Amino acid sequence: MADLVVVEAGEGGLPCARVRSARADAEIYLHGGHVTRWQPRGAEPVLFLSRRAVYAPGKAIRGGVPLIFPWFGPRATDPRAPMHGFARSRAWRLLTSGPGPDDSVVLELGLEDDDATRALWSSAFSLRYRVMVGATLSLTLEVVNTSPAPFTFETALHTYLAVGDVEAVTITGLEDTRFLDKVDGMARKRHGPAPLRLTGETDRVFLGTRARCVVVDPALGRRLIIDKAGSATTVVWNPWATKAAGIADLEPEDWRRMVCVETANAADDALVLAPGARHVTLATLRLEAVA
Ligand code: TA6
Repeated sequence: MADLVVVEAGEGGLPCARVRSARADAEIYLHGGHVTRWQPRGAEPVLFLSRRAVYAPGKAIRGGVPLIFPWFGPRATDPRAPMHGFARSRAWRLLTSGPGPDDSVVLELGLEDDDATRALWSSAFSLRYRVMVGATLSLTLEVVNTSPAPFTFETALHTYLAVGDVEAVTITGLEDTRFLDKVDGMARKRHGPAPLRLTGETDRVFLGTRARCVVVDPALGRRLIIDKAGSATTVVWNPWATKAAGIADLEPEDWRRMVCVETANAADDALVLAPGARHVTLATLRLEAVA
């Protein structure tokens, strides 16, 4: 599959799979199993990727789709544990790659527990991440409990979407839902019947939300459609100007050009997996031009 998938040294010398399908190009760092680029033919990149992103072992790349597992945010029981778990900063293995349906190219990556993960989280696990690069980007994360005991975990496909102007964006699919407001001390709130518009720092964990989200972006003249399965949580994040100024791997105006709409299972929606059981979280992204 040399012409469809080439693994070479990317930024920071980290191995990066460059994918060229008939319908789209993509880049996937094995570091973190991190999709950093998906660009359907004739379109601008769909994922935001910071020009100041750091590419180094043990660090998370700012932008694209960080893979969050096995906890979301800070670890409740250990404030020194890495934010958002360890999957996004570990070296994954590329297991297979080849042609998929509808002119796509499909890659499968894997990550298992080892001494370093067990030092942070004692459970044994096996992760499989299937990335389908085509006119649709399809991301499937399978978690298998290979421990002799059940474990509880959280997960997120922490998708950074590129937008023309975040202040002009509307997000549908979260009407009449409950959320935890992380910018208000995790207060429990309700979002009303209107589509979501961002007017300041936003960090919301929408609970029990399984519906399609549509990000309408008039500045780029497009709509991003996010469908999902196996995910009960949707997280919407934008740090806005002041918070972004304190994030070293973002440029000062980057907050205007991004919004995270994350396909997750977090907080009240954390999952318990019995020994030998599996859970699959699926997110698909596609673009539509706005007339
Ligand atoms: O998903 C939203 C969030 O949990 C925010 O609270 C914000 O901190 C963001 O993720 C980024 O986290 P990071 O560890 O990548 O800087």
